[in-house]
Amino acid sequence: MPRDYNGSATSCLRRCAGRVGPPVRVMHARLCDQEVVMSPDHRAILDQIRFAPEALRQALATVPPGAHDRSPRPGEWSVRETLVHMRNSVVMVHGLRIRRLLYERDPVFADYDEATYRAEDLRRGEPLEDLVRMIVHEHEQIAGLLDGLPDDRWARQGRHPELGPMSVEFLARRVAEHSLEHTQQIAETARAL
Ligand code: NI
Repeated sequence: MPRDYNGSATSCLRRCAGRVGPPVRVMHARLCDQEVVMSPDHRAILDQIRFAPEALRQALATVPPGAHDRSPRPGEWSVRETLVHMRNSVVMVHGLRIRRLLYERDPVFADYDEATYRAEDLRRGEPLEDLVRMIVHEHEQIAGLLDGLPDDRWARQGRHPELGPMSVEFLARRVAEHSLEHTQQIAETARAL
């Protein structure tokens, strides 16, 4: 049976979604009657994405109560602003592009006006818990999409008009790196408040 995300493997992946860790591989293999081989590199990226929400929660726990809207220094982002940026990046850039790469051939990615989206969202005053919930959920969703994805699918590429080619692997790595960068930023902000 060819492993293609347009075919039966999709429903298999869906049935496995939400489970974490090694049982996914076992369940996936049993349902599809086929072992999915992921390289250690891809497995490591997946593990980093899965760990990101917990790291974020730990960093947020160090923010003094009521200080989420305070800028640590002139011109620097508050915790809220960092969370808005994280949410928008993982949902509207990384998550969207990874999904398009799984469903489409050679997609062209739209540009993303980060500063405008961030400013608009800050004006809306979303509850902090909603921002965190969306970030956590999107990381879980992306991990679910990538778990069991055969190595050749990680090489699928789309193209950004200015930034050039982007593969599933590149974007997945960016999910993990970007989350870590801004989680560290939140931890540093909390220390400076
Ligand atoms: Ni960023």
